[in-house]
Amino acid sequence: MISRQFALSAIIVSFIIGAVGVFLFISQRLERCAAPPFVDPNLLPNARFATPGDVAGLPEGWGRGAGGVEVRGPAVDGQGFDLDGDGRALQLIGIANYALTPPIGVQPGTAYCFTVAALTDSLLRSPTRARLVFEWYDDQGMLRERSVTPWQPVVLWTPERSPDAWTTIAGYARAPQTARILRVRIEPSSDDRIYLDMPRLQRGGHTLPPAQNADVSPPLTIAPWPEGYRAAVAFTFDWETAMGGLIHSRSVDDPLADEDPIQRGMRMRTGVETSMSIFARYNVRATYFATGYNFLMGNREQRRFMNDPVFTWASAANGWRSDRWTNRPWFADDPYGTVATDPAWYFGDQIDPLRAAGHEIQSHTFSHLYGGYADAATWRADIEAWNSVAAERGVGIARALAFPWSSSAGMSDTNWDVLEQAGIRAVTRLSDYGPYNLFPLDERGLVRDPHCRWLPGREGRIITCPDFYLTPARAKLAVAQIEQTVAAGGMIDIWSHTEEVTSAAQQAAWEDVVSYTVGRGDVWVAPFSEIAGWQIARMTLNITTLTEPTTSTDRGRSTAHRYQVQNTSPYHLAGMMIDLPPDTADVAINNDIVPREQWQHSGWLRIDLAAGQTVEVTLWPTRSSSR
Ligand SMILES: [Ca+2]
Ligand SMILES: [Zn+2]
Repeated sequence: MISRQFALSAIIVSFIIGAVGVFLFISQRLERCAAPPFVDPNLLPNARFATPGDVAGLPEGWGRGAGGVEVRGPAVDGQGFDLDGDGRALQLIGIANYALTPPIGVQPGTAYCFTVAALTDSLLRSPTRARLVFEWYDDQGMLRERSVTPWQPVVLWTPERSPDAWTTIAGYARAPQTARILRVRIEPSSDDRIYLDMPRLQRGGHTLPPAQNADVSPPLTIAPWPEGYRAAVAFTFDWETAMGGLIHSRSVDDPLADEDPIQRGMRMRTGVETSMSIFARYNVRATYFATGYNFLMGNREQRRFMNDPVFTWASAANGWRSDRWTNRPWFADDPYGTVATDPAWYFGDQIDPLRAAGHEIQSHTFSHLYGGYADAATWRADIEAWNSVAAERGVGIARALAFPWSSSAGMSDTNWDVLEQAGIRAVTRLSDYGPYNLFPLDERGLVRDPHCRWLPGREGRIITCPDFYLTPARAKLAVAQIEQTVAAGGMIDIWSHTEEVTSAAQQAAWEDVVSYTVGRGDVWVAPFSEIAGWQIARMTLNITTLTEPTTSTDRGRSTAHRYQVQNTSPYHLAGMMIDLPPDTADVAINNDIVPREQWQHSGWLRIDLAAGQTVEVTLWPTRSSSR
């Protein structure tokens, strides 16, 4: 017989075990940012996108960077995807775009987590990635801090293969002391279309990827440009033979589409001579973005390139002048001549003079393809073909690329992988269309924020730089753009096609802008990839504060501040300038005292930091009261 007391204890113990089990179950759910049974701690308003907002397609309270963020699904327009059975999900398109949650009230010091299910039905059949940015606002509605998660994979759906599950994009962060309101941004790493469903925001979530503060400034301030320059300008050209956008002309994005491609090819050739003579007068080195046929001395042997492709996407429906190229090999019009017989088709004879004058040659793609329509295999073949014909003329592999027709819109994450793997480190001529436009314009038509910036999803690996299209009618505006770039301490790529430096008016416009820029004296004018490389090196500098005592040269003064500055990039940082605090009394580099006259007047310490090099910088502040 079991005693009553024992039975009671057993009940209590099993109750406790049960309670602990329920507690553990609930806390594990909360740590994973999932809802425990019976209660829903989701703090997000309109989390099912059920209430429409004022902007068509956008749910109430939600925000976006540009068009392309809208509710889709079986219950909305009969298209798209849905995960939880309510017939709705939020579509997100565009590498410059984002979806933004409604504002949520938060308590400082409390940890919050966000999860959202994601899937892509990428037209180019590429999986993609997304990340979360926790935006913390104070009680005045000012953005005070941003916490950013790592990039996370978004699973691919295709008509042939539906994935087992959507992927979850997740993260957690602790609310800073100033935070009263939180909004979470969901950002894509490509133009592959993403569907988002079942977003939730709640307390806890410690097992999720942590979001890190994105706005931490380094312990030393490095000037944005070398040698005290206030801004950087690259003069660049899209330079293509008749093969490029001339034979393959689009009716959109090309004001000269109806002109004879051979005449245009001849102007492209002439523009090299005319632009070079302008640059020679101002001692300027420029960048010429070339297509593959630019490197050929001819093609009598009838070489086939890139496996002689047909680009079915080059259709009238996609903006070409006809459907001619949808069934005709892309290089079919090659006259199989030489520089002498068909000078509009082959520019191989212009390569050596350009390089001898100090200019650089980078990629405008081999085939003048449309970046957002070409698939990864085509991109790979294109870059390999460009590098191989460039090598025949002694030109190194492409490090920078100008998109033909500014055709970055539609680039898949896999396309970008191919560019990165091929060694492309900087890109320009990016799409200027809303969801894809990384460099929006102001009301005057100037790039509002003229700074190079990382390609989203490739931070530290590929840099994107803003450009300004120079025509005679825009010459004054170009000067305004350069003024604004100097004011912002930024960079701008001033460009046209070489065919647009042939008329007297065009040459005068270029000469005016070059002369103005060089005449200022405070602008670093250099080839595009040099400026991009300098930026990459500066933006990936590893600066750490050293705490151990110095081994030598204590100078008998107050305690020194010691820093390690490491150039982690493959680029030389010649003329790097470190801002010195006003109370600096002495400076040492690798324990060698730097003569005061080298830094005292300007307040800047100049260092040449080679690729991969590390230096130790020691700063002694002025001795205050104590000995
Ligand atoms: Ca849904
Ligand atoms: Zn072009």
